[in-house]
Amino acid sequence: MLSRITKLAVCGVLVLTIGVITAAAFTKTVTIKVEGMKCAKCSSSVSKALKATEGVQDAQVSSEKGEAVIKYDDQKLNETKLREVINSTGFKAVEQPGQ
Ligand SMILES: [Cu+2]
Repeated sequence: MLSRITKLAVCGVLVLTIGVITAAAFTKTVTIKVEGMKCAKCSSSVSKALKATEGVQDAQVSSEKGEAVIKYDDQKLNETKLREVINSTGFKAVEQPGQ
């Protein structure tokens, strides 16, 4: 009885570990400078547009810092597409050379 529970626990941990590793392998975080955001309304509209994009897992947009920190699925999206989404909201994603 006890050994069955132990086996189940080991299995559970294993599945969880593999799940986390797989998710982490495809999850990328990128910081994109955004020009033109003046207040919380601006940042929230950028954030909404990003979060509505398939493959975006999280988007923290700050009008004060003028940047968006985006967590996304590398298999579904890329940085160019994210910049397009930001530009489509009327703000400007700034190209950062050397990144
Ligand atoms: Cu605003």
